[in-house]
Amino acid sequence: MDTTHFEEIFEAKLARNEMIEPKDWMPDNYRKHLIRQISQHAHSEVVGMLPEGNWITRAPSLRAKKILLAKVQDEGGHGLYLYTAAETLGISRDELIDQLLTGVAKYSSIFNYPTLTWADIGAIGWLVDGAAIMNQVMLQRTSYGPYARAMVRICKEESFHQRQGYEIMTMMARGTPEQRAMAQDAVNRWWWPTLMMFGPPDAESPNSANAIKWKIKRESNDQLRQRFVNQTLPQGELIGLTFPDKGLTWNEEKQGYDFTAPDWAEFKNVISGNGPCNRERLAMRRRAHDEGRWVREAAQAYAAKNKRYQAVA
Ligand code: BYC
Repeated sequence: MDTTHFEEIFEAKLARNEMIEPKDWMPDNYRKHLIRQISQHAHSEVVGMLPEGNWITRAPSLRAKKILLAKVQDEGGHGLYLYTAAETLGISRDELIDQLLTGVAKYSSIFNYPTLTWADIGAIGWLVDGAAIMNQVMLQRTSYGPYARAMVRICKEESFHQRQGYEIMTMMARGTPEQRAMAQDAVNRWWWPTLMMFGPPDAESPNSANAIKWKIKRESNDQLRQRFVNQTLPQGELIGLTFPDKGLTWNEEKQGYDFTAPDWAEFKNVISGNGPCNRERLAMRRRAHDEGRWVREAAQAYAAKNKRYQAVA
């Protein structure tokens, strides 16, 4: 079939910054690109619940426990909005989950690192959620309507998460020498993996050209990484925590900090399934999926029964 006419309409919509909606015609590669990115994002949310969920029972106060519980629940909700957005592209939830559980689909590299102390919960909120927001603010203007709308709500919730983490780090940095050392150790361990979250350098990012052309990504991996460093350094200074990079210096000309690149060999290793916790995370997700089977079946049976009643009434 000659699709030239449809392609012109699609390109014209992008040029006018109008959203592409599920029933609109779209190139196959645009659809595939979105399914890959949105599902990777959804998987990251649900796998991201694991390292933090690990600390719910050990939170140091009832207040901290309630906040962490709410945060982890939010992340489950983010996964739900994102899986639903991906489904509008014509792929089923079962297929998406299957891709995660069989190791075919990626999820964010960051969740393959362990959470060793309570300060790690602070570092995740401050640095990891901080990096996530930096990336996700631009996604509120991504070209695919359901993804953009999901991101609006996600960003609102993520900003609470970032503040929750910064509050923990502030309290620990102002606490006893042991608490302060714990906070500093967490920053030292999370700094480099956080920089990797933005993806490989632009010159080595195979998906970026199409993502920018189709307005899926509005800014590049390197631009966002730079903005994150610029924003985070003063926040660390304010609470007296330092970053494990001797190359961090203010560059007057670019009005930003110079910084050392993370270890990209480590990044490749982690996204190939060989990070410190990859196997543990996937095993946990598979177990949760199996143990939740009866809940899914009960919910489906309940929905089917309700439908029958509605049909009779
Ligand atoms: N981890 O061409 P590139 C969160 C893969 S936050 C794993 O630059 P793209 C949360 C990439 O998939 C995290 N894989 O790709 C926070 C590609 O492989 P494939 C989730 C990565 O898509 C707190 C290859 O490397 N956020 O959820 O243009 C608590 C080449 O990369 C990573 C999102 O997913 C990585 N860090 O750019 C709870 C945001 N980086 O697929 C939860 C949406 C790259 O070709 N996603 N890869 O086999 C994006 O903005 C983009 O997909 C990325 C990568 C910036 C991540």
